[in-house]
Amino acid sequence: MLPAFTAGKRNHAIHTHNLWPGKVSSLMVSFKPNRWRLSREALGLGLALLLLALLGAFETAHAGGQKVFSPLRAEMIRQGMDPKKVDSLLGDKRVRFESRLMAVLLAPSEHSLNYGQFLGSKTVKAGKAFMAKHANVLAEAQKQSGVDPTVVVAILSVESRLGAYTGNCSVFNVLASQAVLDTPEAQKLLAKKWPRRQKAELKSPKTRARFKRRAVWARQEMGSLIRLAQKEGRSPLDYKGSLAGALGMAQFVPTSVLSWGKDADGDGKINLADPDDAIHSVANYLKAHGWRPGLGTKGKTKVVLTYNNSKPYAKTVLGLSEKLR
Ligand SMILES: [Ca+2]
Repeated sequence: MLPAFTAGKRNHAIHTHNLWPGKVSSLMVSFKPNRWRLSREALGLGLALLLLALLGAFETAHAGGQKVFSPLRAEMIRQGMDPKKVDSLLGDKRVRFESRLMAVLLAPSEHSLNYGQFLGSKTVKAGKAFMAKHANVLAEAQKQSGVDPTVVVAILSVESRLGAYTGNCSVFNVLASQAVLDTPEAQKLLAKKWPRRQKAELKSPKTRARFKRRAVWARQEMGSLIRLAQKEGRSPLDYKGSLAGALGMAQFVPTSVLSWGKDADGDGKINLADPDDAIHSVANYLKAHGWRPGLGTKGKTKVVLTYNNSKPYAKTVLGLSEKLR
């Protein structure tokens, strides 16, 4: 549903400290030979060793991850993860607080999503072509779940334009960033990228309460992401998805993948970038949330709202499904 955002310019502390050893050695060679040379070199060497020791201390501090993530570190250990594993994940140089992406995700936007675009002839045509191409899988999913294929395809269209926009964010980073939103450290970083005209909004009790809810949610999703990666034999740092941390054509968050995802093509993995797995997973989700053949509009709306709690969203999905008949 959200457009794919590419990661911004890296802003990692490690780049700054890489400069230091170079500076130390240029200091050491710039001394002209004189009678003080030996002692100066000794002083230079001592300084270099001191700096190296300090850098060593910095590396150790960094191994456990940046300060902003320390509440998350504690929570992951509380959830039963091995502290060594947590430190190696949070200390990975790819891991960072995504200030810019969080501002895009959370700052009030003047542009609301234009749902009308999903009811145009282009979307309907693409949906019908997809239905024809995947007719067998859709029929099998309907047999197992009782969910109308047009609704499954409508959801995949609105969520990701049938897989064209699945997101290019590090799911680990965007979930980790959301997981600490209720801390002053994260809010300070976020303030740097927050739209200037809405600075007051950032400090309002309503926003703070929203951040708190999101942080609680994201800490649970972090646990699910790590379990999912373990199950699939992948690194949790490898997953790409939306700004909010949703994956694949179906835009499932990790907990939904674990709970309702289906490996339909039998390759041992729930891959929501794969149409077979995505179709069966969406149908399975809708069935588990109350979809039954012959439901009226009110009943269908109620089920679709569990997928995305927005009335214009539900209306668009059901409207598109009618047009796909
Ligand atoms: Ca699969």
